[in-house]
This record gives sequence, structure tokens and C-alpha cells, in this order.
Amino acid sequence: MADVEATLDAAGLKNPHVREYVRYYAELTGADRIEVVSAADDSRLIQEALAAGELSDAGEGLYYSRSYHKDTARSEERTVVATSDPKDKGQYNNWKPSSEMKPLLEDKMRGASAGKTMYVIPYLMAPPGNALAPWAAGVELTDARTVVLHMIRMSRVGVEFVENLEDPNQFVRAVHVTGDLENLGQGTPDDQRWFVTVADERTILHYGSSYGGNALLGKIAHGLRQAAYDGWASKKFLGEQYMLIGIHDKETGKDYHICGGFPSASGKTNLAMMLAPDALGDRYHVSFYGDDIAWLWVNEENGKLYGMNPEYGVFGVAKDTNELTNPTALHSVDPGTQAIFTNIAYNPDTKQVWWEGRTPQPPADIAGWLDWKGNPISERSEDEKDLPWAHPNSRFTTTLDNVPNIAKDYNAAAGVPIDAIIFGGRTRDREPLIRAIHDLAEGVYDGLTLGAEATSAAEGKEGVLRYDPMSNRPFMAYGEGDYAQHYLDIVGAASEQPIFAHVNWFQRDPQDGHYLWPGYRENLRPLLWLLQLKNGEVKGQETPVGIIPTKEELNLEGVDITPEDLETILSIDIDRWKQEMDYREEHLKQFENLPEAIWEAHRRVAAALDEQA
Ligand code: SPV
Ligand code: MN
Repeated sequence: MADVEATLDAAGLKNPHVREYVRYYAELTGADRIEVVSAADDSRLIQEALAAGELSDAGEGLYYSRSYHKDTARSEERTVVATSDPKDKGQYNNWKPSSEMKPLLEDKMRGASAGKTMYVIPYLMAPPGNALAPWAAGVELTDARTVVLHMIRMSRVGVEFVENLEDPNQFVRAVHVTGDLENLGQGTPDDQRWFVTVADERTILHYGSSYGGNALLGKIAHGLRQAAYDGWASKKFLGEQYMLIGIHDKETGKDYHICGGFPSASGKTNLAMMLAPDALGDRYHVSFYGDDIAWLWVNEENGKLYGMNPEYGVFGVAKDTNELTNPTALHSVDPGTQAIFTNIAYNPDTKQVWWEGRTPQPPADIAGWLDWKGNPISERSEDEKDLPWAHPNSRFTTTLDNVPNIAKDYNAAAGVPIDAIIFGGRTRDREPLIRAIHDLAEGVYDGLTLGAEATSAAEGKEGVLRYDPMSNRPFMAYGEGDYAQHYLDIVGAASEQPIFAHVNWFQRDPQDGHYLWPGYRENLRPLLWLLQLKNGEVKGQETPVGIIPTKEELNLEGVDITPEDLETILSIDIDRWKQEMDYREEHLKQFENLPEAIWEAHRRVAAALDEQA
């Protein structure tokens, strides 16, 4: 190992706690050398990665990478939250004692970076100067250069973020060791991978993957799991898997901010990056703050609930991204943006990229095209010819300021006041287009009973959701009952309550299966109604499960929808709801110490439904 001290000195890394941590893991992992990186190193590291074959040229200022074929997604079974207190065990956090997990991970990591460079990535998961900045600093150590390139896009990276900390020891220690990907038994009983957040020590130890959610430790491990735990332990904030958007009303000059959670494959990124529909564009402008994470807190100066996106970029699913579904995402990876694509189809001759849904048909001339595994499309056998060209979880990575409608103040220290919190899933029946929720307890209750529809018999029973509380199931850091109480406490302390709502863009006709609501940009309309309801400008109609818009209240100018379909998405199917209440009761019963306020909300909704019988 080259001289660690000299390298840290040269990088201006003076924080003694950071130095000690770097020294410890440099020795443990056996890396040959260390290198401290900042955002300014990006172009050099890109050139190095191109030269090493870790990246390929995908057109001007665009790059392509391919991962090991068994390493393409997060692994929930191998992901653990460890602490020293068994009371932190919840239903979904895979709790284990840190006394067991830390030695295990250190064993796996011992000597595992031999021959490699260990990059030191000081980062901040917050706009600089933000009220939550004390919980946002971290130092990721990684032995993968492409992880550095992704971290530079997804977080603010530089030595300055860990120097002059108020408490110099208050930073997350986030260690990523790739391991020998071809010999880790991914998905077998002999799986060697572990992704551990030692939450009460603010230490993240991830071994055995170079995929984003497992390797970009600022994002999911710190931004969600660690943040959720810290927010609870400090009683200061919530760390949620939420998108965050702004809506500017040019007529009144007012600005609104909406955040919300959606289980995967429910269109969260498309919603986050939405533009106003043409018919409303003269009056409203929608701006983008974030597509995946929001931290929420009460602003001590004005008592209002505030939110911010701790990330600096978008790590988005490429599949089905096109001019209709998400034009802003497409333009955020235009030539010159320095975006990185992973596991899509690539043509090294023409430097083009393609993924399913990019265009209705794949490129007609298949010469030169390689699928995500690097195999020529032209050599596919009869059996292989219908396989996708891109991996379904293929990704693009780009910084926030590449998004055409990025909010002007996305980097402002203050964050933004939150007017509404929405939850939504993909539900073919029962859930109306939008229902506003009466109060905070019912809002948290709705979040806890959020779910995604089982898409096939193999995954579950028709009509029964796979519950995904607050869309946080994979990121829960402590017990669900404590989580619910903490949510009630944080939001309940705000002087002005945000309005909660549940949305559903995915109701279908039971006969022919067509979607009843056009979705995409038109989704702005129910959100505008929600803000009007909050402002007292519309009244809506009361139902047992919330307030829904009347047909007259919803601005439908220029929307293509039949009166029958509109009727369906603006009504409540009482029988289906009653059935759902039984499932919900079973689901909620698994959580220990669920606050009485949540059970009361459940019983209120159930009683209101019974009255309709
Ligand atoms: C998700 O899976 O919800 C993501 C991407 O946002 S990952 O970083 O892989 O977790
Ligand atoms: Mn996510």
C-alpha cells in the first residue's frame, strides 16, 4: 500500500475521524492504493474508464456500461439493517444484531480489494447548507471506478463536504467492496453477498455487487435506510422514497410543492418528470425536484413542513422511457450530458443505444447491435429471438441539472414547503383517480396500506396487494409501529398540515382492459384539483374513503375520456373496498406497537363503508 497519509494530505483531507476510517478499511480490504476523488475528477476518471473498457463511447458526451449478468438489481433478501438493539426489528427491515453482521462483513472484505484502487468519495446528501446537512455527510470507500462515476452524478462529491463539520465525527462510513462477482453464488443457497446498514453506528458495509442500489451507498443505503433511522433517532426528520415536484400557477403567481410515494413500476419517475399538458401549459409550469428520495422536516423558523431531494442526479429505469411517457427523461440524456447508460442494448459501430419502449420497434437494421449481455442480436437462435435487447432494470444516470424542467431552486439550502403528500399504486379497480384524505392519521394509515397489484397468479392472489408501506418496504430501517408514530409526530408538529391523497392512474375496463384515464401529463389535473381543495376553492364529494372530485370540478379541457369511464374513476366500489379492509386488517396486525391513531383511522374508514351497505 502506498502512503495513505501522504495521499490524504495531498487531497487536503484533514478530518482526523475520516482519516482514521480510511486507514482502517484501506488496511482491511488490502487495496493497493487509495485515491481521494471530487467532482472535478470526473473527466479524467471517464477517460480512464474508457481506456480500461469499463465504459464505452455512446455518442458525444454519453457512455455505456454493462454489468456482470447476475448483478443487475437490488437484492432484498441479502439486505439487512443491523443494530445493537433487538427492539429495532421490524417486519421488513431484516434486522440482525450488529455483533453478528459486522465481523461477518469484515471477514468478507478482508483482502478482497487486493490489487485494486480504493477510491475515497466524500459526499453530501443534501443541498449545501440545508437544515439536515448534519445527517447528510458521508464518505464512501469503493474499489470500483464506475461506482465513483455514478456517485459523482448522484450526489455532491468533494473533500469540502467532510471538512469543517460541526461535529467532525458525524459522517456516514460507507464501505463498498465489489468482490469476485463471478464466484458469489448470487441467488443460490450459497449466496456470499451482504448489504448491511449498521444503523446505530452510521456504518454501511456492502459486499458483492456493483449494481447501483447496492453500490451507490449515498443513494439507497444512506439516503433512505440510514436517513430513516437517523430521522427517527434524532426525532428531526423523515427519509422517504418520494418524488418531489413543483407546480407554478402563472395566473396567481403561487408555487406549490407535492411529494409522494409509489411502489416500483407505478410511474413515479414519469410523474416526477411530467410536463403540464398542452391545454394547461399557458397557466401552469411543472418543475422537477427529485424522482426517488425526499427528506422531510419542520422548518424551525416558520413551523412549516419542508422537503428536499438529497440526491444530485437521476438513476432512472430506461425501459419504456420515450417521447410520450417521459420526454424530459429522454432529454436529460441528450448528447453532451455526460450520462451513463447501463445494461441497455448498444451498437459499438454506430455508438447508438436502445431499450424496449424507446421506439415501438427495435432498430430495423440489426447489424452491429449487441444485447445487454454483449451478445450480437444477429446471432440469436430461434429460441432467443424474442428475448429483450435491454435488461428490464437497465438504467440511465444523469445529473439533476440535465433535466430540462429542473426547478430553479433545487440546489437552494432552504428546501421547499410541502403542500401535499400523495400515495399511489397501480390498481386496476377500486382506487378512484384521486381521493383526498381527511387528516394526518388517515394519511399515514393510507401510506401503510399502500401496495402494488400482484401481476400474475404466481405472485399472489388476484385483487390482493403486495403491501409496500409508504413504498418503503425495501428501505424500512426500524419497526413499523415506531415508524408510524414518528411520521405522526414529525408531520403533526407542522403549523400547517399538508393535504394527503391517494391517486391511481391505472384503472382498467374489466371487459377489454383499456386504461380508463389517459395518464402521463394529464395527471396534473387531479393534482390541481387537490390543491384547489386544500385552498377551499372546490368542495368535492365525501365518500367513506375520502373526498373525490365531482366531474365539474376536474378541469377536463382537451382530455379524451368517455363519460362512462369518467364516471367509473370518480366513484367508489363499496363492495371491493369492504373486501380490501379485511386484507388491510391482516396486514396491519403484523406490526408491533402500531399507534392507536392508525387503528382508529382504520376503524373509521371501515365503519363509514358499513354505513353505505
Ligand atoms: C429503486 O430500486 O427503487 C431505485 C433504484 O430507486 S436502486 O438504486 O437500485 O434502489
Ligand atoms: Mn427508488
